Amino acid sequence: MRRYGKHTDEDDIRTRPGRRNTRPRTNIRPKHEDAAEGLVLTVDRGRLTCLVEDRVVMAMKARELGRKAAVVGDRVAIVGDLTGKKDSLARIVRIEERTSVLRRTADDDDPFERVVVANADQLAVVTALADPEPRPRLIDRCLVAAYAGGLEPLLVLTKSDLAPPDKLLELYGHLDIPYVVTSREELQNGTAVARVREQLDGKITAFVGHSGVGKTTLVNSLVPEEQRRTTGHVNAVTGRGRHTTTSALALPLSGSDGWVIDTPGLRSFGLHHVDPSQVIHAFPDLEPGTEGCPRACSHDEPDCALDAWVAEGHADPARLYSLRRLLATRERKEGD
Ligand SMILES: Nc1nc2c(ncn2[C@@H]2O[C@H](COP(=O)(O)OP(=O)(O)OP(=O)(O)O)[C@@H](O)[C@H]2O)c(=O)[nH]1
Ligand SMILES: [Mg+2]
Ligand SMILES: [Zn+2]
Repeated sequence: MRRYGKHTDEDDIRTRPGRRNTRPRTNIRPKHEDAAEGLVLTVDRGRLTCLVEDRVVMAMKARELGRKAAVVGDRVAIVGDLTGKKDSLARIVRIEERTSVLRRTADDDDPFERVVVANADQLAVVTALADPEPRPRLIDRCLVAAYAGGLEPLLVLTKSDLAPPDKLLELYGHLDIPYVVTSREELQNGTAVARVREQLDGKITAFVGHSGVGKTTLVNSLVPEEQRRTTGHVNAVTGRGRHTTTSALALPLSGSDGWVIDTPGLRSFGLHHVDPSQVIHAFPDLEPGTEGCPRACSHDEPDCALDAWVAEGHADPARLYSLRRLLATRERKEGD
């Protein structure tokens, strides 16, 4: 599995320079030196499904973790019954350092941060071209969270059988962000699957977006049935008989060391945790225009150079409008 073995005992026993090996090794090694490495696949009411070597192991967190919570994508140190047999329960004793963290808050004024996934390389922002109507606001917010959390963005525009992608591509197509367009037919005949796979191989990709945009449909066509069986997909049937995903789930991509992570639909994507000065990074088409800005410009003030720059035709005014709206809601601390 990728990236395993990165946090070896060597990392943990490093002491002050020049003092190495001056103390008996056993005193400075972590308590659970025999712990196995696990990958959190899904979390359900305190029960964590982890992959340990090639076994699916149920675990709960050990008391010593305190308030730290492991999330999908976390690499963990795990001890106890690792057989993966029915009713066995192992313990997670350590959460390894994360390489990326996708965070969100319920609203911009909600200080309570939720970690959606850990260690993902890529954030696939899934938007339906119709049913539900695309909402660029959520795309922009997801892009902000991706840059803030250390994930590369990917745009996935679904349901092109229902509406053309032209309008969205006008806004996002020329950015330096890869995108793929999919339709029901292309998912069924495999052409869309191949196109999406090109963007996923070798990476850990988290799929996010509004409820009903087709995240699970896409993930299911990427991951064949027998791979999915092991973890048991957590879907709830809603009032209207629709299946909606209720918890995040990591699935391996066959023939690649990549993973896909399906997540529950988002209603909003609060950015309380993101410093407003970072928001501009999610607008790479506008960023060059900030060169003429006063120092520490908020890009939402009268002296901001972006107005003149956009008026000169360097970027789409709709994008500047989006940036300003996002900055304004961050300031007024409104939800989306
Ligand atoms: N027409 C059309 N419908 C699609 C397409 N992809 C998915 N759907 C339908 O859209 C509905 C919602 O799909 P899901 O995959 O459950 O959506 P989701 O994003 O996982 O939704 P949540 O789990 O609630 O977040 C289902 O009825 C799918 O059959 C597509 O390309 N075209
Ligand atoms: Mg779903
Ligand atoms: Zn500015």
